[in-house]
Amino acid sequence: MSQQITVTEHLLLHQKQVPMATGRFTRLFNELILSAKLIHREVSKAGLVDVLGFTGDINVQGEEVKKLDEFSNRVLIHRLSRCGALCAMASEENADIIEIPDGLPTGDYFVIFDPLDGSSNIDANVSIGTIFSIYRRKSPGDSRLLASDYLQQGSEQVAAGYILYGSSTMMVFTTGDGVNGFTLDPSVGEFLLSHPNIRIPEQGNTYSVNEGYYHYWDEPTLEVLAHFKAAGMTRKKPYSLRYIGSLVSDFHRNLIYGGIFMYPADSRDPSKPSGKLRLMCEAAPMAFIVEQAGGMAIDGVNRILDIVPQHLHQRVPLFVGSKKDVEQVRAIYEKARQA
Ligand code: AHM
Ligand code: MG
Repeated sequence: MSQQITVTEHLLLHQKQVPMATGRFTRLFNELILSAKLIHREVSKAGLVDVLGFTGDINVQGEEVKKLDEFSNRVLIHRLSRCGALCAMASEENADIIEIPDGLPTGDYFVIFDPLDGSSNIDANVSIGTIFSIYRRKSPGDSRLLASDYLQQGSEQVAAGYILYGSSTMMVFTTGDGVNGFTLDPSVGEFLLSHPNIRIPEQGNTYSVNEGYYHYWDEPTLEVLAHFKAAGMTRKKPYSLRYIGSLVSDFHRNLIYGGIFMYPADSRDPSKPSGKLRLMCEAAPMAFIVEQAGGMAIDGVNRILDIVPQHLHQRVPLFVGSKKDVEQVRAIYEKARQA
């Protein structure tokens, strides 16, 4: 009967086990849930109304902003500002910290999100997602917010998750005691527990990487790729290559079926020597989820959750997925480092 449990009920049950809980975390989460429903509504009618296409603006990452990105960003900022649980927030689309407007109640949590990840896929009706990551500030709530309050290593996350707008809309998250997945039932407008206690297979049959960047990779990265091509042959079961180009979708498929997602560093753009993905709003939340599901996430050699960010929009190479597959990658980079 797990389908009968709503995400809110699940949170309330969980909260009872946390004596310190004040209900603020639940309020924060409820605003995330409402935002997810609002974004789902717009995404699902995107082909019908004039929300597709570019706004013409360039975001802080130097990329063109899609209208749905902008809508999602506005919804999240508006809703989360009002939850009374946040000291501040940050978005992939905003250069700086987003402060809570004067007059609204505040709290100790800090949330960073990617409002609509994989947005280059929107016009083709390919699945996209929202990613979020929640921390608790370190300094006292009545003092000025410090950089160290939000530039925390991923292992300090209180919760992390994503919403996948796919053939159905799903919310998958962890609060540090396993990973649960909830599917939106549009007929009742509730996220219902559909994937309790998700565990990623120890080894997968899939690798996901943009192989088009092959010529921009260093030797160890080429060796990693060769490993997944050859390993399939030695175990007489080839790996499949699956790359949607939408992190939430690629990650979610590998979480369910097993496999590894890779976005290595490359030499395409000297201003982005660490690859494309952002540590705080993409890599760290996925790393928290995958570890809670029994998998691993590294930047090649280091655990993603141990990296202390130097700034909000720091980029990092990412190898995330089934434990044995990620361990193979680490062994190759370690060997190259020691050579
Ligand atoms: P975005 O945050 O601008 O949407 O970029 C992140 C996305 C990820 O979803 C995906 O894994 C990656 O970019 C794909 O990049 P590429 O097209 O270089 O393979
Ligand atoms: Mg993104």
